Amino acid sequence: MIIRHFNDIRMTPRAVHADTWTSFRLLTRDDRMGFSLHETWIHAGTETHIWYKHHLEAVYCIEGEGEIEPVGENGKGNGQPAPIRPGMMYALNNNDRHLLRASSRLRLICVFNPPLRGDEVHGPDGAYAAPGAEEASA
Ligand code: 9YT
Repeated sequence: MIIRHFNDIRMTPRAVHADTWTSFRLLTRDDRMGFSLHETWIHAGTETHIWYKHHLEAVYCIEGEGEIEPVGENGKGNGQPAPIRPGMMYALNNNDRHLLRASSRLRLICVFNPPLRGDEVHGPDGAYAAPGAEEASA
């Protein structure tokens, strides 16, 4: 059994910082659960373009307000944002490209399949590298 508390990881390399978010990676690939589990903080007043081409992600909001807007093939938002508030869940079951906006700090519980290695940040296209890509190029 694996038991961890947020306070055990918040000051360790499991806390990964990007411009618009910080992700606390409670479970990662090496924990061998078949998924990774994160608490992600999206900073207030930010917009993030995300496109997980190689991963499926489910997101459950436990704090804050924001919105998610799908992005079309032309790279632009489709103008139909869905509000994010505590209790709201979204699942990117089609590797959906999107814009994530936070009007106040969002606290999100995120699950990734396949699991993240643990140190990933978004590339310029909004994606994380394909699983095994780093090992293949080493
Ligand atoms: C909601 C979302 O995808 N935010 C970006 C960070 C990601 N959740 C992560 O790596 O924890």
